[in-house]
Amino acid sequence: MKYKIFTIATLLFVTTVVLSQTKSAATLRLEAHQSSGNCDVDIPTDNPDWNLEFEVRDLTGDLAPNDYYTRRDPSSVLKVNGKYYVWYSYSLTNGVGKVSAWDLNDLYFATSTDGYHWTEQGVAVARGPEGSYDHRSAFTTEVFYHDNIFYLVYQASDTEENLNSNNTVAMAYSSSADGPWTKLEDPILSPSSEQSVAFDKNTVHDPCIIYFKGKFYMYYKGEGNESAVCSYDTQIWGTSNKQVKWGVAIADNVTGPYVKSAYNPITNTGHEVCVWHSGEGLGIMLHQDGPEYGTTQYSSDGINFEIMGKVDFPLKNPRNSTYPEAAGLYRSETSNNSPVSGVSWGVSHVLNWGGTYGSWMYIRRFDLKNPPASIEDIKKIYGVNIYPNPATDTINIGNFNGGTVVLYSINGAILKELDASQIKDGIDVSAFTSGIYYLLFKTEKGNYGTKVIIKS
Ligand code: AAL
Repeated sequence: MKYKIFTIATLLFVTTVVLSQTKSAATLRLEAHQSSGNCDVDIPTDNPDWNLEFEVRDLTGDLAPNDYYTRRDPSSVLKVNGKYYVWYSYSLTNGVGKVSAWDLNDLYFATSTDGYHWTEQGVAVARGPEGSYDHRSAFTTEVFYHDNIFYLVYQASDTEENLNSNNTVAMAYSSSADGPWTKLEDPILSPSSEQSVAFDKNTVHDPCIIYFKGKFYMYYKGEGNESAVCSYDTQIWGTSNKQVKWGVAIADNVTGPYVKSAYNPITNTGHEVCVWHSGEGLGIMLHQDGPEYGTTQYSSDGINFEIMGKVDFPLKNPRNSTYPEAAGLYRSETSNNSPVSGVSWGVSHVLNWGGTYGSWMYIRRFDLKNPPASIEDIKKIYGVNIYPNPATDTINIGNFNGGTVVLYSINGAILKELDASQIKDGIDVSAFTSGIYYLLFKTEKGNYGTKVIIKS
């Protein structure tokens, strides 16, 4: 009997501890803002790798800007048999009966051999027949490749009323990136509409599946009825108080069932979901809607994310900025060489509210300005040889034929900027003190860079 009481007491204690711990690190930070009324966000200054700056450029071919078409919310980019693939929401900008840019959408896809010039291949997943969960619109998709199968997860809306709220997340799969795609019978995620205060009570958006620690983590954005705390819009625009957060739902099998984490929400900010593998954990980048806008974050458990750095973009006018909005990351096999090499490049969308045919959006490319790579990868991927490392008097650069090389201090100061013809005899570094420096290669086709060591 004594033993039983002890067991029950222990159980109660453990349950209480577990229950009281079901708040993510991001929720605890939000509560601190709430109770102090202070919206300042603490961004560490000692993780230079996590401070990101992007360059953006328009694509050519079928994905060149054209206001007749609306292409938005692109998936990640995959390289399959030497070709790049991307999937996205597609509609005619002035499509008959459309009530918003993501209404009456289908999922289209395009391919490219160089990542700049794209050919649209047509529909991948079309919205379904009357009565189906995606009858009104199929939009905002993400691709996931696992065990030789491709999966497209996307937002689904059955009716016009459920276009902005009550979206569900659906999934289609194929053994080929070119399709054909088979839809699962039912959506794999729905809003927590039965709960009065859930962060995702009204809708679930922007699904993204990541294989992590032997399970399938589906990150998504939720919207509820909570009033916003330190909202981005209020601080930056002085207007609405929209605040959205991300959740995660975890499954043992890729097709589900996906169980929402008890720690949700796992961010307190972030419009479109953007997650990448970073070392043993995961990196994320948060756009607007919440106090931690413009931050990069890291988590070792996929649940508790800590602020690591910031994305450099003009916060006052982010809609015209180089921030990759609705980023679709290039998922390469070598994308885990540095904490942020998962965001080296990809595609994002540009919003144009209003135009000849109405509001329209197009997809463009973004590149990390100073993408970190290892010296070995630069040789493997670009053929450029950097030696010796550490260097004492000279850094030699072999096989770099066109573009500019910039040598930075670790704090970002430009120390030298030389074109290909000026580095024939190497870069003279004899005047620099011992330490870590950064070499950036700027070429017509994008930038890449690496850390180098100078030993005086
Ligand atoms: C986007 C995404 C989702 C929303 C709408 C289309 O920014 O968050 O996809 O439903 O806007």
